[in-house]
Amino acid sequence: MDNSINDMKSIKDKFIFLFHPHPDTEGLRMAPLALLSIASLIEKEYDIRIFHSYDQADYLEALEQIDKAVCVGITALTGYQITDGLKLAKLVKEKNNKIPVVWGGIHATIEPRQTAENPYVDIVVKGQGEETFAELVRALDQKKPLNGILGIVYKQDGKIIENSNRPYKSINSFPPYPYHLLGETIQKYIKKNAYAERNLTYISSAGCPFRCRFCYLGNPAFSLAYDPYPAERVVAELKNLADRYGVTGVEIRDSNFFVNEARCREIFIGLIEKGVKLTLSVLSARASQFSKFSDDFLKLMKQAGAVHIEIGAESGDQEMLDFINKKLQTKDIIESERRAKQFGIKITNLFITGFPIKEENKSDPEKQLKKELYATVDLIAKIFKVNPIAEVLLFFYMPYPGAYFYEESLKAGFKSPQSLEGWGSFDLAALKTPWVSQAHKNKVIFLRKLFLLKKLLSDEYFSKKAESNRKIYWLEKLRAHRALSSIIDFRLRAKFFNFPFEKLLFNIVKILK
Ligand code: B12
Ligand code: SF4
Repeated sequence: MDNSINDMKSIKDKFIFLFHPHPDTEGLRMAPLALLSIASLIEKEYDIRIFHSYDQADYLEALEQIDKAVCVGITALTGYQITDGLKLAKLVKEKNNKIPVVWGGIHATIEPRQTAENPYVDIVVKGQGEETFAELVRALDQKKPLNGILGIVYKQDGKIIENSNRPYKSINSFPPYPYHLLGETIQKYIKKNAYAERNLTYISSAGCPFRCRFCYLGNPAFSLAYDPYPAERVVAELKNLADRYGVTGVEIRDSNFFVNEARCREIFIGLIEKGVKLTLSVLSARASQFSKFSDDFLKLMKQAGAVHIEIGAESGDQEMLDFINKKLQTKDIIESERRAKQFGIKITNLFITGFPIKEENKSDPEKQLKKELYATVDLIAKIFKVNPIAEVLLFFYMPYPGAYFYEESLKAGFKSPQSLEGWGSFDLAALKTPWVSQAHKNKVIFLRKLFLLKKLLSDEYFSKKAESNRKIYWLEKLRAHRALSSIIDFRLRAKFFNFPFEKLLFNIVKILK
């Protein structure tokens, strides 16, 4: 069924209303892969309508016909998406209290009962949604009982009933993401990024074989065995995106793209042989693996269109990397930067500070925080030596439910929300871990600015800007950027974070932006 969602008049007698809440700002609109996946097994049986929260006029119009809906399905990650999803659920219930609201996604999988307790949610889908949702929709449509459907939690006569989990089924047994269900709105999901004009999101695998303690995929209770699409399937699906939608880039958002090097090699060769011209970005890599890729492999990767990878570097402190079970050596992070630069591939290095305090440091948390942060600062300084325009991002650790460290964080005094609504209004970016001091937080906020400045003041970046900006032209002639850059080097070396020069430095950032 090739639906145009603007064509509401033609809504069938029965339809499925799927809703993708705001993850954040308009800039982060991404193809609603979870909703496309759960629609993939029933798209021939039902009229599927997928709405993004940004397209308010469209979903409000469909709400006028909500009486015809078999059910409403909502997806959400932990955080603001929940609040936005609940707003829609409330609107549905106000229009017609009998339309079942089905809630799924990672948060619902980790906290199924708490999610089902919400008054606007009728049924929660735990884990994979394809088969569960298909069975559920048919049962709701035919008014059949829900007790035999694996993988759901639902309300019945005021009680919450939890059915057994559905065993995992390989993603290879499901059809490709049915992007065509987005109709003309697919154009809104095709976005410009730094590498290509027309990018779409794609995922080529599920799960991750690693066991990092801060990631829910690292928890054996939730993690999946690594389950990739074979290379031929990936090549064929990417070719289809290029041919059918004129896409010129894909952001491949696998949890861990490079796990199987042979598969990646086949994907790259396949794209080259089939003449598929796409930039490949956001490829998630582990530095321990990336740093060891051969010249031949990196050349092939580049030739196939790979321009950008993301590395969870996490920390410059080897002890901390071991504590979080990252299975990574700090030297691999530097080596990855060097190799990527050599082959013209950009890396986004993601660091985290403020992990839970180790047992032996509990009496002096500041000691651990300082040690890990300063080691990270030293490592980042080395990354800048290798590549003056390197991209480094430093985040605070936030305990997400499902991860091993989440339980540790609760024991250490982290107060988690106790309801679905609470998780929605919980500010994930605000620092809520009680072991991180305000002084540490201030240092990190200042450091983020310094890292940005360091990149902007590099010869590479500054000279380019000077060509088109007269103010910068003169600063460049005076070599002012180098002087300022040395001040930052000094700060990073000496860990001197009292900042008399702060104002001047930040004003320069403004000029450069
Ligand atoms: C794309 C993505 C994003 C996108 C937005 C995604 C979105 N839904 O809007 C952006 C970049 C905005 C994003 C942001 C963040 N993300 Co993110 N993201 C992903 C990513 C890479 C892919 C998600 C995806 O589409 N998967 C593919 C689909 C098919 O799988 P799925 O979502 O699991 O869906 C299946 C089931 O869950 C179920 N299902 C899902 N929804 C529904 C709905 C219904 C009705 C039903 C029946 C079933 C169902 O069926 C689906 C098919 O089996 C994952 C990692 C990954 N590769 O999975 C991380 C991931 C989901 N993100 C994560 C995190 C931590 C974040 C951030 C908090 C990061 C940060 N510090 O800012 C923010 C949070 C933003 C927010 N809460 O609003 C974590 C988990 C978070 C959590 N507990 O929810 C993940 C798992 C990464 C990781 N390993 O840590 N993310
Ligand atoms: S952080 Fe990355 S490597 Fe570690 S378990 Fe999660 S997805 Fe896998």
